[in-house]
Amino acid sequence: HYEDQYLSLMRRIWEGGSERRDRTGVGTRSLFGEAMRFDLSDGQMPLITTKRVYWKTATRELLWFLTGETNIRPLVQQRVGIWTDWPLAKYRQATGEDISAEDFSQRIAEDADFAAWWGDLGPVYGKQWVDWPTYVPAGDGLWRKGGGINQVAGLVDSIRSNPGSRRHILEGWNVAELDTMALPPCHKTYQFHVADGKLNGLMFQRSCDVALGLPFNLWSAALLQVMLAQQTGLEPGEFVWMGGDVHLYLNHDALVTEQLSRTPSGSPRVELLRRPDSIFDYAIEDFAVHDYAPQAHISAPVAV
Ligand code: UFP
Repeated sequence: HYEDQYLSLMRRIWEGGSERRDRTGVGTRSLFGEAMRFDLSDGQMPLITTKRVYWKTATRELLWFLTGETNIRPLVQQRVGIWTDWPLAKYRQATGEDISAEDFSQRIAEDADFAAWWGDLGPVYGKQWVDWPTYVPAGDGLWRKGGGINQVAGLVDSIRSNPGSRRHILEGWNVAELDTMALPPCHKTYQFHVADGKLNGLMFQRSCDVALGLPFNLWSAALLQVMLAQQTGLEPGEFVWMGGDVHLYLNHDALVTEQLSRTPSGSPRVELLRRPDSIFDYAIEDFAVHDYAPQAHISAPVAV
C-alpha cells in the first residue's frame, strides 16, 4: 500500500531519530534527507487512510495560495483556521488583550479594516507564487519596484510550450523576504518533469512535521500536480516527496503509537469535475474524492 511508506517513515523516526531541541521548545526526533514516491495515475492520491485527513481544508489553502492572497481573512471566512495562530499571537502580544481564537477569528471575518491590519502573514507562499517582487534600476544607484512575476502562470506556459525543459520550478524561498514572513516556506520548492505524456512532480520540504503537517502537504502537492496536468493536457505521473529535517514532536507519542497500530485501507481517488479555463479558476466544488473511508481522526497538539 502506498501509505506503508508514510508509516514506515514515522516508525523509523520514532525508533531511530536523533533527539533535537527545536525552535518551538517542544523537542523532536528527526531524520535528515528522506524521500517517498507515489503513483498519481487514474486519480490515485497519497491521501492518508490511517486517520482522517481534512483534504478540503488543505485544498482551500492551496486555492488561497493561487489567489496570491497573504491575508488569513478569506480562509477564516471559510472556517479554515490553520494559519490563525501566528496573527493571533502577534495581536495578543501587541495589545496585551487575552482574546480567544474564536473572537479573534470572528473579528477578522467581520471587520475588513481589522483584518487588513492584523490578518496579514507577510509575503508567504501566495505572494511568492504569483507575484514574486522584482526591482528595476531607477538611476543614482536607486531601485524601484518592478512588476511581480507570476511563477505559476509561467510554469503552465513552460510545461505547455517547452515540455522537455529542466527548469519547471516553483520556488517559495525568497531569501530577501524571509524575515518578513510569518513562517518561512516549508514546502519551498516544486519541480515538474514531462515524460511519455505524463507530468511528474517533485516537492522539497525543508522542515516536516510528519504527524500533523505531512498528510496535508502530501495531499496539496499532489493535487497541485493533478491540476497542472489537467491544465497542460497531460496525465498525472509520479509524485516524489523529499524532506530535509523530517521530524516527530516528542509530545506526539500517543498519536504515533495509535497510528502505527493501524493498517492502511482502500485507495481513495480524486476526480476533477470540471476543466477550468486556467490554473487560477479552480473552486472547492471542482474536486471530488471517491472511496475515502479513513479511520478515526487522531488529535495531537500543534507546536507553534
Ligand atoms: N510544518 C509542516 N508543514 C507545513 C508547515 C509547517 O510540516 O506546511 F507550514 C511544520 C514543520 C515544522 C514547523 O515542525 O511546522 C515549522 O517550523 P520551522 O520553521 O522552525 O521549521
